[in-house]
Amino acid sequence: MGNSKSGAVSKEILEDLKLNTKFSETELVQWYENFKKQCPTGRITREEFQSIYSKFFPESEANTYAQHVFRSFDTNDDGMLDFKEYIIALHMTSTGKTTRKLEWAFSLFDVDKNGYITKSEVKEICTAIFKLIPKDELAKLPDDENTAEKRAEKLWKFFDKGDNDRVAEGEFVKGVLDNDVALRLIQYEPLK
Ligand SMILES: [Ca+2]
Ligand SMILES: [Ca+2]
Repeated sequence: MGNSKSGAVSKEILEDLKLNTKFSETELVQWYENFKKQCPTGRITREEFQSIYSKFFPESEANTYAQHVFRSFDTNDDGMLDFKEYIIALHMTSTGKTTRKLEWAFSLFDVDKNGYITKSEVKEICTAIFKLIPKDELAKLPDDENTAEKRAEKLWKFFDKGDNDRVAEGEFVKGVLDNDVALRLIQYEPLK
């Protein structure tokens, strides 16, 4: 441990994260040390996040999707990810609990953060997802989901809504949970 006070994670944040995530205090302290090493300022900017994210998708255009992911993680809207947002993000996206993951997916699709998803927001995210998919994989997609529009149409049908309706978080989670096709359509998981 260093002797500088600013180097340690604050007790308040630690308590909060212990309550709200599955991580233990030891894990959190360790995460924090890694975070500070990678990110000495204690903040990740949108640009830094995009460049980290793009490394995972060397064969496709990940910037648009990365921007949406960043927006969903940046809960206080200040254009930066701090340690707390980073840990909550890690928790939501890595946890085995599907409901938690779907709550995060909802915030990803809720582009204007108004608490509802519209069909045009679904299209917007599907378009971003499509840019993640490498060309050779695109060619193998089924006929009814081989464009962003078709994918959005197919996904929207699962919510049983009209074109101008909107989907609340509970409806989104319910529509996707226990539905393998919908679950697959809301995300892109690289093959391998
Ligand atoms: Ca923030
Ligand atoms: Ca919305």
